[in-house]
Amino acid sequence: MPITVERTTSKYAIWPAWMEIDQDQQLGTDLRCTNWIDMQELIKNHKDVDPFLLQKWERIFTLFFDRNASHNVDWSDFYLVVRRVRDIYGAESVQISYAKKSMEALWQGLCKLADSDSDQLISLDEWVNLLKKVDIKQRTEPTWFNDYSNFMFKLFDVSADGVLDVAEYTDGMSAYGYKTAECHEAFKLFSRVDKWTCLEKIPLETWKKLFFEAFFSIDKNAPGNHLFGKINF
Ligand SMILES: [Ca+2]
Ligand SMILES: [Ca+2]
Repeated sequence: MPITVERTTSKYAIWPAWMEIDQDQQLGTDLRCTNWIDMQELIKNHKDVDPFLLQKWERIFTLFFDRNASHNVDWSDFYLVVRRVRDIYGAESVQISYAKKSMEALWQGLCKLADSDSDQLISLDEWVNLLKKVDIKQRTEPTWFNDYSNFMFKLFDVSADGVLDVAEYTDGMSAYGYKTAECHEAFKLFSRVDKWTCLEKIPLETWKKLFFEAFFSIDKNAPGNHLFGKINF
């Protein structure tokens, strides 16, 4: 049965039009609705990867990392996040000095791992090739993932109490262009412990587990699938 991929249209379909007015336009998020990836083709080219993982990896690449919608991840994508961090938390904030300090190292680290043709751009194929090398059972993910996960947690944890609440998550994700309602919905999904209970605050250990799930869980019910916004596939 062919796999139908609902592209990023979901984020535009759920919210009423009045909620759409923000700086995302300026970041080119509107371009993200274009169907530039043929998911069938990607699946065909990477038969050794679970199609659900491929869909998640493509989605994280396109929505989360490729901030300027250039179809590659490059330094300006990282720089745009730094700029948004400044807009959200202020030019004098602890957050901006932390983001400035960390982002360049994270970018260089990603290049070292993934940029196999050394053009300072990470293409979707390079991204998939990096991720598919990971032995999920043996947990052989590169340190880079844990560094990025820790970076996000520390950036988001403004009150520095070692847990993230929905307001902190929402502010943090807005540095990546995500909308408030979208963040609230995602938080509800990934903070779920069982049918009746959600965590109000996410400790670092839980965050790390969710981050790993977001990238590598093949379980469609894993809460971490929604860490970078609700997925619909
Ligand atoms: Ca880009
Ligand atoms: Ca490259």
